[in-house]
Amino acid sequence: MSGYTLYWRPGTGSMVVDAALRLIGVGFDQVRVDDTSERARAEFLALNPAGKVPVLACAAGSVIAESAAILLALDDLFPEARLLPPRGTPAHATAVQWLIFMATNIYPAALRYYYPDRHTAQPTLEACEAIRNQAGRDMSRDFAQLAARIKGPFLLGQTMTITDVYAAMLADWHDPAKDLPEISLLVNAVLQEPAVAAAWQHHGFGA
Ligand SMILES: N[C@@H](CCC(=O)N[C@@H](CS)C(=O)NCC(=O)O)C(=O)O
Repeated sequence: MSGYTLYWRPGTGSMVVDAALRLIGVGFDQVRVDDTSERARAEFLALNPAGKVPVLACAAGSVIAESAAILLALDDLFPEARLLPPRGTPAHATAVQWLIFMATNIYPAALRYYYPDRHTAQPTLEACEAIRNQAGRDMSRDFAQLAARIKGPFLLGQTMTITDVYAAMLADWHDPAKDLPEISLLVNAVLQEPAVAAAWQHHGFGA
């Protein structure tokens, strides 16, 4: 047993944590969270009351949920892996800014897009379609803001950070994002990194 356990499910935001662990090169166990039995559900809810993946359990005892929080914690634990630029630099601030921007804007919009019924008290067809359409527009607006800041091929220029992998993951959920040349270039560039390509494939992205 390794020191880390990633709770994951294909096609979900656990992809970027999988990629981060592979980039770091630390061994980790994986628990696929798709057992819907009451017992399995209760066990997972004890780890993350929100019932969502990704969750990372560390042998030292901490259990971390929220994709961006997990990535920041991994960067703290393994600064030499350079998931993010060195702390205290302008590049670090920029990478964290856009990571949080995506986690708090684009990721929730993707959830509204794919699960509109969860975002209204009256999930009629019309209400769901309206939520979906607006979520699609929100994602397109937010990706355009991000694209305008990409130096190319990565956000910060020639050096990939985990923020780039996060952007590629979200772009895979929103086809119009891939029509933006900066995003398309970024996705291609992150997939040149074998660790990212392995996590991408393992999670069934790009299908
Ligand atoms: N804010 C969370 C969102 C996590 C999330 O919504 N995960 C989805 C998969 S992409 C999930 O596990 N959903 C299960 C559910 O809602 O029951 C994060 O950044 O980690």
